[in-house]
Amino acid sequence: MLNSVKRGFTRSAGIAIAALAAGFIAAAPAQAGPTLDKIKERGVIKVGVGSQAGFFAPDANGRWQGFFVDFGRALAITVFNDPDKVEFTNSSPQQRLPALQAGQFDILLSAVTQTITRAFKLNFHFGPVVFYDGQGILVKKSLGVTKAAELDGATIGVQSGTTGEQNIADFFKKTGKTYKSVVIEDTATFTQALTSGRVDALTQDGTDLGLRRAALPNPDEYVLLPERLSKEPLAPAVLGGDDRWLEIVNWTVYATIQAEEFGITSQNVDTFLTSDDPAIKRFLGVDPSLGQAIGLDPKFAYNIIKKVGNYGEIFERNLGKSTKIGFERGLNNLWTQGGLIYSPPFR
Ligand SMILES: N[C@@H](CCC(=O)N[C@@H](CS)C(=O)NCC(=O)O)C(=O)O
Repeated sequence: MLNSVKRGFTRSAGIAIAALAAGFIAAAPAQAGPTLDKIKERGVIKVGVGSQAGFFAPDANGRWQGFFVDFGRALAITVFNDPDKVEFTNSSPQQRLPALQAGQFDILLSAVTQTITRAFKLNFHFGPVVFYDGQGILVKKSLGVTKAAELDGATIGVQSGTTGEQNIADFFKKTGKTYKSVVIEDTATFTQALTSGRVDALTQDGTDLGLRRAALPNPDEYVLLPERLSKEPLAPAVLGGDDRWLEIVNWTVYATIQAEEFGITSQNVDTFLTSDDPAIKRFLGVDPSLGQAIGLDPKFAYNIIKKVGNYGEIFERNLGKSTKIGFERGLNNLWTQGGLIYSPPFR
């Protein structure tokens, strides 16, 4: 009798301890990690950005808008369920990498190219590529050049601290032609160098040049040459050593992509709440088991989609055909549509 009572007690205590432990393991990760702790204490995520309208720029009311900005807002939703608990600070390409290293930012959402040197030498970890870009060259139409290979002896403006600085050197080594580089740090003077005639051409990420061209009063007088000199996979960058923070970044971006794969938008997300599809139930938190298991708000993906939208909406709103920027999706289309945008499973 005593024995069976004792056994019973031991078993239920064992179950309770196991349940507690499981609960602890499930709940702990969202709190763990120095970056997230710091962010929660501060009450805001610090994000380093550039200043190109379409990617990142304050609007007339001083509120930051843009493709990369929207991923910052999505991140603030994952962490705080509030798209405004995020502080965007413009930092030049030259300064933003050391600033991330020094802990002045929690993340760069500033069109940073993922490279092996930045991973190993700077100790950066990269989230999912949010934009597949390539380096371009912008010239004045009056120069009469129609392809990059025709440039010989040209003076070319490069933005300091960028991958473009190195790529252009590689390009001219390959073509065997000569060029003179003018290294410019300040973003505003970068465009002016071309419009004032100080340089014959500018080289930078193709989209950056496209955005600069679109912002000029006379865009038709400038040509973005057709070649792309490099691969520029643009990804969120965080400092290495905090896996938990990196995973929060990863799955925040993936949530926007997975929503597009499911056909879930900010407009129709509520109609999916009654879906019988178990994957959609898990994704939107109708079935809270996934969120509980990973220690995030089970509705984090729902909240992101409702307030910011899916990847395609973010792209279209800021850069797409309905904007004056008018970018094609191209490589930035879903993998099911011939692009490279792909989410791992939410399970
Ligand atoms: N992807 C390149 C270039 C990044 C870059 O310079 N991006 C542009 C924006 S698209 C920029 O930050 N320009 C300066 C600014 O916007 O303040 C790199 O990682 O080195």
